[in-house]
Amino acid sequence: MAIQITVDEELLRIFAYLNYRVPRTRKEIFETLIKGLQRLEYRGYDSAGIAIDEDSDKDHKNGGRICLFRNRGKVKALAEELYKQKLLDFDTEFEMHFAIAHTRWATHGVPNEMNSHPHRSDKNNEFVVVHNGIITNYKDLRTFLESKNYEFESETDTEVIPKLTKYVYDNRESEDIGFSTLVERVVQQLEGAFALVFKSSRFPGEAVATRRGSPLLIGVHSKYKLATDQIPILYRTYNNSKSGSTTKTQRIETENVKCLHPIGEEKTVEFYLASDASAIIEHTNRVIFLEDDDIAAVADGCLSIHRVERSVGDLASRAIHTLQMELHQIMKGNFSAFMQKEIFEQPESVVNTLRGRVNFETNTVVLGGLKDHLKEIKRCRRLLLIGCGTSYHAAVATRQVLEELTELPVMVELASDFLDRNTPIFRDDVCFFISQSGETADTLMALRYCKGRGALTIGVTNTVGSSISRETDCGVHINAGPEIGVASTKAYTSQFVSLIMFGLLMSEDRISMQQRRKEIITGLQSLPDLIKEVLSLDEKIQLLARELFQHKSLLVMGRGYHYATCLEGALKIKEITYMHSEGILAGELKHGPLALIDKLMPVIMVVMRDPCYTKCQNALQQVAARQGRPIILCAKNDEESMKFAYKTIEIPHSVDCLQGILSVIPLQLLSFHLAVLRGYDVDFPRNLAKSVTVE
Ligand code: G6Q
Repeated sequence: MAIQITVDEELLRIFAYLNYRVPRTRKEIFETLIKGLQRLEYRGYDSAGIAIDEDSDKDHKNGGRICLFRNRGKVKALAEELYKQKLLDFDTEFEMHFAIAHTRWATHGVPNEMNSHPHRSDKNNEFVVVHNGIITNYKDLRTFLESKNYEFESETDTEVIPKLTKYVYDNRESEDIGFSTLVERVVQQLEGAFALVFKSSRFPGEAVATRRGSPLLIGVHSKYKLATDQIPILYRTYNNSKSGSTTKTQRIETENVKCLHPIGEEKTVEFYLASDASAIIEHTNRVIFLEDDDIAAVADGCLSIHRVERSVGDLASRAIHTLQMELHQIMKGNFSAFMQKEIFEQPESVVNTLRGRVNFETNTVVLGGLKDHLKEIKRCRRLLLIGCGTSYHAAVATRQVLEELTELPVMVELASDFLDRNTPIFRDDVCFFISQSGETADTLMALRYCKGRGALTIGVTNTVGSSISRETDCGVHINAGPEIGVASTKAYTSQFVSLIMFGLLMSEDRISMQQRRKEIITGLQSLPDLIKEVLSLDEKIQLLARELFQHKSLLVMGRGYHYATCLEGALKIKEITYMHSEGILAGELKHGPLALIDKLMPVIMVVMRDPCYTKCQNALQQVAARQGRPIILCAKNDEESMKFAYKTIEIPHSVDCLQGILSVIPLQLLSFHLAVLRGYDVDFPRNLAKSVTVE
């Protein structure tokens, strides 16, 4: 019978918690796990699960049994399940305990209990694993394990991991194999992208985690000072020595294993492992970003990091970073949704993007992340801006001004199409990878494609330690603060501003550009106040939403600097209101879209006082002539345009190439209000996830 395998796409979110000599009741452990998962919920999920210890025998002499709780549905459903179970006593206290948890967003195959994680090796839960990613050779592994009489209970690729772990353990050469060594052996058999956390009743109180192509962080908290700020990496070497008839591979364990632990007799410490810093920040701001093929192990309250081979240039240690993100930045504040909070944060987030980079007195721009590569960048022959979704729109929005300021050809590319075409890339190309999450698979694959062809790669991301930020040669952090709402808003305007700053930097020594640069820099300085002014239109836009929310479609038209505004506005509308919406280049109107226009079709037209004003006027008249009833987004007191308008939204004037930062905001607000009126979950729109880390 053919088994329908549900390949668990890379949309798991991992959270794990280990307390060592810090007494915690089972109830406190549950609460920590649930809250950790809830911090990750913005990434989209449809099932959740945890694995904890069943007993609290402090020494775990009999290898404490592991309990699994798994539930389809929201994290809330899992919490209800945990609190109503009678099996385990909430007041049981654990001096030492390790728990793993996860949320899953299935991309195919129904979400159900058996497909949820953690997955297990056997009925006794000897080995349990949570996995973020895709095991591409799962079929061979599953066939092999079934030939060894392993019985699978799920349709996922993930389940091969705990079962392979048990197989390797049961067939180990030496009795005293370590947990991290065991995992290392298992991971060497896996192909694909993953982040993994292992728990086992064979290794009570121990945690092992590893990653390849999927983010994983470790937070550390102790009331004592930590022994070091750098965790040495323990490279293992193998000695193949002939003994008797077989070749023995003997592992040379690194002498006096150095690890991270608190100084002080009691060595009390807590570790938090997660896919994303937002699940850790309320417990500690001291985090380690694991790199691909790191194997992190916690035993007896000590964290060590192991790697199999040391290649030239490999670092000797992993730094403990101090996260700047504050918890309040994660919380919604007094807004009804993260998205709404983030729309209203834009006056501040734009300031944060500019902070320390634009000198408004000397009209100079410094982008510290690029300084080591500036000479090479200035020698390039072409710029490519690559991204997906909203990040791609930020590229479209700044293409024209980058062409103007750099006088270079500027290509803007949707990462997936760029890869489909096998686009020619040259060593003198400079390629930008724009990504809020820094984990989008298509964009990451495009980065690797360009890097492999010798281009210089620049990351424009919002997430410290993300794969794109680490794998690009250099980059600009947009400093927009954590963006939780799935629909990207403040990241768009901060990406926009970051790319503008790059254009200003590139034209710093062009005499002919100084006037234009000064105009733009002055425009940047006044942006925050102008954004506040646009935000004050919120009520008016809410009224407009009341007129529109029952429609099935909503067209958005514009051109020049506002073509991106239309694409972005239409994306916001479709992704959170589920209405059909389309961004249309006004210049294309008579090539087809005009056929859509009649008095029933809602259409928004962006008409700004910029080089395209007359052409936009022309489009506006064409729409009006077909009984269209355009809602126009225009400059203040633009009587000429208002003559043809059904409704008008007047916004303040900025420099032409910056105006798109203002014109997108009414569309962000409109999409928010439409979604609320239609009764949808603004922050977690159906079928979508915040970070699409599958191709
Ligand atoms: C837009 C969505 C989505 C997002 C892309 C790219 O509102 O959030 O289109 O922009 O998935 O995500 P990254 O910017 O994280 O690469």
